[in-house]
Amino acid sequence: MSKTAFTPRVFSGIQPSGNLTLGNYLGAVKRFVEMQESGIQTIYCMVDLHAVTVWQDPEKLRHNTRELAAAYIACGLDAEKSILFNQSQVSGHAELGWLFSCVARLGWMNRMTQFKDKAGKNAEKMSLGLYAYPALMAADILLYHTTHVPVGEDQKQHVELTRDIAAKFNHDYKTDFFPIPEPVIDGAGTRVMSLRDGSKKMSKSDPSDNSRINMTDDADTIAKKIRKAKTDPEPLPDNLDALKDRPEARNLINIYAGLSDQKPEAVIAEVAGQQFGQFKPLLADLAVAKLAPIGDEMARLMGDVAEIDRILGKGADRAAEIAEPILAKTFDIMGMVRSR
Ligand code: AQP
Repeated sequence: MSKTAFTPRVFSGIQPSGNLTLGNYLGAVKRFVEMQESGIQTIYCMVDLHAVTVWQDPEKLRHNTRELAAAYIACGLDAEKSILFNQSQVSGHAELGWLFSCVARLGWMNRMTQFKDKAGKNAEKMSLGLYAYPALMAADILLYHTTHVPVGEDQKQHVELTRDIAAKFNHDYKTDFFPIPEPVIDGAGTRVMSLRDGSKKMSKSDPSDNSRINMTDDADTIAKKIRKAKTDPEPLPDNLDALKDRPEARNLINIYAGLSDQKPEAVIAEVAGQQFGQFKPLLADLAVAKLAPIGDEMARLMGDVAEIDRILGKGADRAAEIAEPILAKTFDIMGMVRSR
């Protein structure tokens, strides 16, 4: 453990890889907004350098980066209260990412389940960047001396690797320079599952559009996707334990809980005994009420791309101001000569 007391600071990011989902909203953005209001400094990034670890069409990447910024703002992030920017505008991410790829061990990287999930049987054909992704993510976090990282359950292993990298750097260079950041994973929406398969997480890149709710879906599409969501013929029970082997049903309860800011226990008590024919319309109404206004606001914000770019530029300047001295000190600690 680092002995230095670090000022609490929050950092997190999302890839602008299109189709921002309900999973990204409940697992990440909604919680980014809650932390923004907690009084701690909050820094939120569109991690475009991560997105290009798999092929991105340049025009679409530009569009998706701006659309993700619009989503952040439409969900309640405020560019005055939080620092909002896209990663590639602050070069320190790439620089510290390289340094950390020299700290991380191959054995650690080989244990990363996200690479295995994403690469599948095609690992040989994947980019080196996809494999090295967790070292860059560690840099994203530690470049700001971040202490708290709100993420969904799927990113827990990467935050743990970040902790290992910080600890190894501190140990090897006999310093306390980097904090050991904490993952913040709480609430009902930290692992939203696919609407078509309760054993798979909801994901932007799932080939089936019906597997997810996109933040840009209109009210009819949201309601239709919930109506078609995979379920089972049993009515809803009165306790969560009884949903142990019913992952699709459990997922819909969790989504309801996340959207209504309740605990899943409270939701199940409320809907016990209902058939899905009753419960799904309730969930659809709730989802439309919460998500459709966000989609509308995103569309409005996308009408003024120059304003979004201005916000990202200003955010990048503020982020660089924090990052630059931390990166410079890292170079010093490692013995790099800096003579200009
Ligand atoms: N299904 C999910 N439930 C809860 N949280 C989720 N997150 C992602 N999916 C879920 C959280 O969203 C944040 C941003 O994720 P990301 O874009 O960096 O990458 P990812 O985790 O790989 O998300 P996707 O949607 O699956 O994207 P693609 O398909 O592009 O890889 C993270 O905090 C993540 O935990």
